Amino acid sequence: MRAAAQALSLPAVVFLLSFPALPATGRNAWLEYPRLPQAPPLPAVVVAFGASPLIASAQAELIRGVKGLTGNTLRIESSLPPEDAILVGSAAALQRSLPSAAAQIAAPSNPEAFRIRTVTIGRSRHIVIAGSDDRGALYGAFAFLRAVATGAWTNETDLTESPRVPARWINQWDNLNGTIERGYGGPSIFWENGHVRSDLTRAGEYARLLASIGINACTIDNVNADPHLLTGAYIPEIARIAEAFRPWGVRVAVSIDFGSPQSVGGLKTFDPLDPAVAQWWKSRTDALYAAIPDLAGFVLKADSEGRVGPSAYGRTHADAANVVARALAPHHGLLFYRGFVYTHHMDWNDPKNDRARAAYDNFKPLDGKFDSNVFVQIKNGPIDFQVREPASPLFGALPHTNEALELQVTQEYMGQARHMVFLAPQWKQTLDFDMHAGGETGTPVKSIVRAWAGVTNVGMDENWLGNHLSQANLYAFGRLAWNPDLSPKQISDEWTTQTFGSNPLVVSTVSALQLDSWKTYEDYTGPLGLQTLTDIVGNHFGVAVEASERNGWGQWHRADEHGVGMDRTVATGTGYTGQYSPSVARTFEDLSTCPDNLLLFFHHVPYTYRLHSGSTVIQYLYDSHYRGAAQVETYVRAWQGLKGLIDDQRYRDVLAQLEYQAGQATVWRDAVTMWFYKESGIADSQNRVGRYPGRIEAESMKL
Ligand code: GCW
Repeated sequence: MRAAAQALSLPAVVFLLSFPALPATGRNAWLEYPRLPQAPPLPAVVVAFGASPLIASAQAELIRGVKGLTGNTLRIESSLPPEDAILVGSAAALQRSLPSAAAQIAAPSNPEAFRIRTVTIGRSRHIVIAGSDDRGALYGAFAFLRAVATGAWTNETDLTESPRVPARWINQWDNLNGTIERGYGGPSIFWENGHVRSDLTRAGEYARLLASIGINACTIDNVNADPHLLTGAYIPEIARIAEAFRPWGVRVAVSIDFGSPQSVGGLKTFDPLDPAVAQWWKSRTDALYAAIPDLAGFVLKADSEGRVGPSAYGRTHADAANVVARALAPHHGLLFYRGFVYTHHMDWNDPKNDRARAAYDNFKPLDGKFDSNVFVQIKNGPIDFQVREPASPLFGALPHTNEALELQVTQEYMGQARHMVFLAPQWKQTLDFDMHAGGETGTPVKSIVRAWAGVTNVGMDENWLGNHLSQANLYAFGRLAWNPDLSPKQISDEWTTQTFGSNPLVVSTVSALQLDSWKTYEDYTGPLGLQTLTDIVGNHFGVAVEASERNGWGQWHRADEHGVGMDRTVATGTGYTGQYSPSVARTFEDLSTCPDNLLLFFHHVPYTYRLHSGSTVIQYLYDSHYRGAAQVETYVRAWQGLKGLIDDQRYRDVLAQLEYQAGQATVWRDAVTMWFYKESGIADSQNRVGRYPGRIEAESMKL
């Protein structure tokens, strides 16, 4: 034994110590707190100032985090001890208890903000985590632990942060029967058999994860909403979820159905201008607030994909939004009204039809007509969470309306739980895109939106989202909603270190894979702005080039034997480019300035058209699919290089996922390239398409 111990070199010992104590299942996600090989010196005591559940959570989290990261258990004291301590509370509570140090304790004045730094009081040096309020103190506790975990904490650190926007929401698409629309991580953590689960442990754990990234509200039911939710019977059940969330500062929000006054309210109508309807919304909302005084508000999907809406009575979306918003207003509740409105019965034969136009066409005329507690919730792109879309023109078109940005964390069109696709780089494209709103430069989407909503759809699976690496997307959503200036690399480095530990090879490898993954997925699914080329009329997984064509859903690419792409120009196409401000419109309208990666989103061109890169469109399609599929194989090998550096369970889970992805990428490659080869009749210059020496096709086999 002794000989074996002596034989271990120092780095090996340090390395072994850096392993998490228990096998990780993914349930703690980025709050795993793996032991640091070299922890910074930290006090042995924690003191919480303030009596709220939020402050209790902050203190408990500090104890848990410091224990994991350093092995030491913080001792709780109820007042300032004669030794160094970590002090956490609102700035006001800290100042009240420590009047002599009041001048050194400060936090920014806006809600949910914090300042963390080391303050000398008497002979002791205390780490003071001061929130502008209790929620800010909780966020500060998580930020402190993040700084320690990522090696960023020193005694000189002075960290002041406040969230960019006040409303940072998650949308869950959970059905009351426990299934989840577009959820890939198992059944609902909230619902089972038509009722709220009796055991809400996972809901509480979820709220903790959300709080750690600054999320402050979460809808608990599908936007394709069940009207029964607003009946009295459910209110005590929803209140139980609110209770599970509350210690973490996450407020419940509810998706509602616009037909409810009629379908469950017994009225003859749901006309938003009917006073009885307004009264119904008011009384249901009052009843909810009586049980859940901190309810965040509602999300409403109306006149979209079969949901009823104001069009039934010839009313506008503003009429619909305002009748609900006025019921929420006395309670300071918000209404997120979805801008995802389009017809899914569009005539494919009409070349002027274009689903991408729909959100702008529906909402632009209503700018300025929405009440002040309404946010129009706009998906990042004009279609539907495809692998690449331009920023929605609606962001630049509503100067007198509150806008919320909707991003999709659950990887519906993005490989579901089976493909690694880290979405922060994609989201940054939207966030940083300058809309030239009002003709001004310097109006990127991130500066226009006043709220964020992330469709997440976690489930009961141990790792929440169906695989470990997808957790990085939820982490990135929260971090960007808090601070949209963070870089994808910073986010992915942080996430990896907190999730898998600080071994430099692990961090650099995982981060590099994640940062590469979206581009690769685009390469083997739908490059050049073609969108995802998946089975859009079914489960949105797997390759199906033709599925988007010849139906009413409008996710068309119009590939035929001559060429490919949707002509969305003003000159000859659907006129969609005209929805952008003039300088942006010009860039997309003109073939010479339209970026290659969106070419086929905006233009219909012959297969022989030459890209700015010099390649023809058809050759690029071939090349990108071969490149993408080959790239995924390198992911498998890179991951194998981490064997022994990551706990076995998660190592094996991710390896299996990447191996599957590599196989799937080949299937995508062959199906898409073959389809375009047959359609265009133009051969691959490298002669790869359709030639697979050594491969035995199932069709040619005999049983
Ligand atoms: O992309 C589509 C999804 C639907 C979803 C809809 C929406 C909840 O396929 O499942 O419905 O978007 O965002 O409302």
